[in-house]
Amino acid sequence: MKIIDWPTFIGALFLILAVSIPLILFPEAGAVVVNMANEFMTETFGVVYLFVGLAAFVFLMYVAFSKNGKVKLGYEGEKKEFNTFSWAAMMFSAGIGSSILYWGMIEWAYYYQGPPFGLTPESPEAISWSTAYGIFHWGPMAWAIYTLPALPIAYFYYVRKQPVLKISEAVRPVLGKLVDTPIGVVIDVLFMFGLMGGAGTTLALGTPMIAAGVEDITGIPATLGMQVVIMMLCTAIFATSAYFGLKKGIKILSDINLWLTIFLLTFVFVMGPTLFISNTTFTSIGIILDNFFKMATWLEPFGNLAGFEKTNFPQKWTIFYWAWWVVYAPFVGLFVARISRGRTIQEMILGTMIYGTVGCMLFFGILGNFGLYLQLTGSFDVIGYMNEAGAPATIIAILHQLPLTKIIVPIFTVLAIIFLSTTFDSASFILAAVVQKRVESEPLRWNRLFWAFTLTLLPLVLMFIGGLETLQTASIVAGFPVIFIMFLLAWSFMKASNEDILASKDYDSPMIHIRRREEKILKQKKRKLHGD
Ligand code: NM2
Repeated sequence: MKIIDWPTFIGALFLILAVSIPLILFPEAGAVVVNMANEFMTETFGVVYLFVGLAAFVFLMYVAFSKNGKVKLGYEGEKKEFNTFSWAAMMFSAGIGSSILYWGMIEWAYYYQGPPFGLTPESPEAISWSTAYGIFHWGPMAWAIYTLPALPIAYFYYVRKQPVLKISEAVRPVLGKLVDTPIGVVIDVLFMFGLMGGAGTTLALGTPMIAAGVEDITGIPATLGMQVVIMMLCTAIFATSAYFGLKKGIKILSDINLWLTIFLLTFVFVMGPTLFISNTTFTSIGIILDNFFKMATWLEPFGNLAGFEKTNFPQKWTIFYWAWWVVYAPFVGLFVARISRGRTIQEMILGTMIYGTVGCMLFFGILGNFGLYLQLTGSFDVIGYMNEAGAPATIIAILHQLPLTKIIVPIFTVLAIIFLSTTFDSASFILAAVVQKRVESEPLRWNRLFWAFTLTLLPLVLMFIGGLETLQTASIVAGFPVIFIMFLLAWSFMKASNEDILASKDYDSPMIHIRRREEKILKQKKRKLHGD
């Protein structure tokens, strides 16, 4: 029990209970408050969220090509710990969960009906934007948000050789001794709250989709009760493996995941409209490149003022998305940093941004454009079905348009379950690690299980209240404080690496400089010891 960092543990638990319990007790009033919070945050601070996306992108591009980008994460001549394929696969599965199956399939349908820039719904322009926007929301800017926290963390791990498990430790170069005051605890608690909010959005979206798949396969209706059972089942799958310490279990799950994904995407690409998918995806790349900064900064400022009807597209989508990526970012940063030994900072930055974007583009291009094709050719009215039966059922109905449905629906459902379980696993691992003073090789078992079950609390409440905006609010509200942590993380990386680069001008690399400095300190200590 001594190993637990109680202030952080209790602080995070308190915060999540303080949000969940009133929502359980007063769901109707809760729904009103949640939607008000959503509106307030996105209207008032929308520009802040969009700024973070743009700033992260510009900052990482700068770092990648600056002298800081040349720093190697490890000793001179040290080999990369993982080859690039495994590295890319691992970082992708860490950062991406079941939501990509959900939004990859259906995001376009929302934009088709509610397009950006005041375009007419379902018009030809709306169609082009509807397939491009999803790729943008899962593109380089989003991945830049993910990579930012990895910079200081990886730098401390492999250059300064100070393993960082807490976000508060990663901002020590900026905050100094303040980290040892309650400010450090507040930073970790807010990071944990952010992650719980983000995971809440993920789990509350993923569970109804899995339930729709299970209904299709077994005929058991996807009621709310059924969804609760499914969420508990996903927790149980991973909890069992965590309990028995089956580290291999998760590794096997991730491998199965990779192969099932490759199978699913190839199947839809080949059996679906291959040419349409290729052409539309390629065209979308052009639309995004052409409008990258316009999309990144569009806030619909004139809206009602100029007598147009406000669409709230930026609030509903880009702002929500950046918030959602932000809440996951420190967590993904901890993971990406760990696997990047032997790479340069530049390789780490460009790798996440390029492979991450390409991976997401494959999901959106293939799954999304398959649905769009059905809609445009009139062979299946996706939009009509969605407005009647809701998005989760529509996702399964789209799969029914493929041959071999009896195989594809179960594969899709299993894939979603594994994606969801691995999100549970890694999120609870990190939550447990943050509330421990020391972590041997893994956080304590009970601690991990505790956070796994705590993680289900918020999504259960959100599902009960219902509505897409409610789910989005979890990430938007919880993400706001994390924005400031992101800023501190960027500053901290620049400060630490600039200091070392400056001090190492007599050496080949900051690494050597740091080693020499350590040797000097050690020698001084020894001398003192002898003197005493
Ligand atoms: N992001 C990538 O639910 C998930 O797939 C995890 C979602 C932030 C949009 C992350």
